[in-house]
Amino acid sequence: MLNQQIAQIFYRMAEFLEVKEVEFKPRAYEKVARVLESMSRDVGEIYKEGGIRALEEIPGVGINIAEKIEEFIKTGAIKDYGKLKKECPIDLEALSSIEGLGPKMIKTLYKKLGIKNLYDLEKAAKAGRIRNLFRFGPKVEENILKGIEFVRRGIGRFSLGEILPLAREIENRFRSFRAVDLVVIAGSLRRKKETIGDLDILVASDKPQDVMNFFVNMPEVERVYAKGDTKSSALLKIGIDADVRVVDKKSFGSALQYFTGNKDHNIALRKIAIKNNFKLNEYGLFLLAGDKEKYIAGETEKDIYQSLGMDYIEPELRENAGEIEFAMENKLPKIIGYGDIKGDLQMHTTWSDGVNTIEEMAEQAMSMGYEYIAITDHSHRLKIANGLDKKRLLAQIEEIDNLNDKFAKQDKNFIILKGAEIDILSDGNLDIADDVLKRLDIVLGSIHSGFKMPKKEMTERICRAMGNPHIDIIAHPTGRVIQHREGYQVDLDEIFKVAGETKTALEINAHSSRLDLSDVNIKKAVRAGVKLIISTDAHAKNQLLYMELGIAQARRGWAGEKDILNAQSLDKLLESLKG
Ligand code: DGT
Ligand code: CA
Ligand code: CA
Ligand code: ZN
Repeated sequence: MLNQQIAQIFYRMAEFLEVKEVEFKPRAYEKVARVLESMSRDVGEIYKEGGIRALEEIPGVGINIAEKIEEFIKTGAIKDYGKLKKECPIDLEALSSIEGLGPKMIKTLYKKLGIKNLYDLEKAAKAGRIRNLFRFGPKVEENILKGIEFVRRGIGRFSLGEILPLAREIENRFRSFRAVDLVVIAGSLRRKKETIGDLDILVASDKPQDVMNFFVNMPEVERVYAKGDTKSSALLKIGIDADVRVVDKKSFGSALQYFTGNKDHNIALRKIAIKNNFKLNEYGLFLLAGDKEKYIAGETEKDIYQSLGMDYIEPELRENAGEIEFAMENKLPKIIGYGDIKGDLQMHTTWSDGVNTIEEMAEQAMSMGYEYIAITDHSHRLKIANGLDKKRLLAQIEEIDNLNDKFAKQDKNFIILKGAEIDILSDGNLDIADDVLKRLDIVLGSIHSGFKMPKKEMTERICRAMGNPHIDIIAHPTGRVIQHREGYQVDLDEIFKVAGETKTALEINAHSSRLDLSDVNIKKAVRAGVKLIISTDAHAKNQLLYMELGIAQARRGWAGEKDILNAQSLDKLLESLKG
């Protein structure tokens, strides 16, 4: 948590310094930010153990930056950042959220056209004033307009991966308080939607005032908007709002159902209730008889769904996307469980751009109860990621063989599969020859360049790669980055069809910034009978924990254990792969 927060500030500081035209410093902050993001140890912990000296041991960190990290650990803020932000006339945060707009371009836009914020930017783009700038052009202008629209849609929302750890901390804090009987964070967070608008915290207690006093004094709370007996709301330090509602135990299930939503699901349920002479609200399910009403259910959600004549519906499915009809006919599929995954099939190590060794990744995976992992470092085309060429790939295969021997001698029931994440070139060919791919257990193909290709070409490019007998999986199939970049143009129906024909699996990339395939696309893929894997794309061992986010998306996409190859034992997995 701390690492990510500080990294974000350092990225911002680098941008401000860049715009201020300070030399060297921006690169230094950026570099440290990248290190912090991928470090597996928490800087707070490092500091606690070894003080500022230990911070200086982190690559790229000098005394100056170490002091800033210390300042953040102690005070939760960095004064210099606030100063830079105040001094800068430009709303950098908003402008740099537009895909393709870097600090250099933002500086030009300010100098030449006086653009300070998204509003100025949109106005200038619509008036066609950006295309005439040196190094811009009509294509850039068009992309800026698209980018603005994309960012507008996500404004004020937070990614699930960013919020989940904080939400759990808050939940545990409530749970530890004596006046709290039950607590669940409901809303979109419980449905595990990829982005979260605000937190809806539900508490059962017979001392609501104590609970509210406890809430408004939490260290996470920045500002209280309203404080009442049963409902309070506040802004949290991280920037997200939180609503807290306290109810009786007798109504906890109905309140949980109501505040989990989504709204359309609730409305559809209420219609069914009315049709059956019931009343359904956050206080319970009541049978209407004349002018009287009788409490039927409310303590648990299960009681409510059952009393309405349907099966229990998992929160991840509650989007009014057919789940109610299926539940009425006892036809809901059994979706994959959070404990069903047996191994992770995409990760990077120190061989390319990861921060942990193969053995460290394996140890972490074993501690998570996995039976296997695949090491899938980048291929050499991806130079910025220190990708592997043929020679290094063969050397890596040898290291993995040795590790597997060692594990076997130690009776560890665990296998490291030899793999790679191979770049799909713009013509659909791969940047590693077939005779090397043949020696790998598992090969992922992915797009890391040429995102702006027209739909037809992009689809052909990926289909061509799926035609290669060694490509087992297409990784992050649409290339989207949550709240930052829309995926590339691709005909997914065609991809699903060819995936089926070529026995290629598609990835649900569990990395918190990707979640690609998305929930909606997973649902389509499952319906098309496409095999899927869920993998984390971890670049550090603690990122293997992103698996939960990928499973959540798979559940939202109605995927069952049978649809997910790495929910199978090793034998079955290898059988299902192409080679
Ligand atoms: P978010 O916060 O935008 O990520 O999405 P939610 O789903 O958490 O929505 P939120 O926080 O506005 O409301 C929490 C839940 O409360 C929502 O999922 C369903 C329920 N709810 C809110 N407004 C209404 C409404 O007008 N009618 C009904 N039936 N339920 C509502
Ligand atoms: Ca919410
Ligand atoms: Ca809310
Ligand atoms: Zn990488």
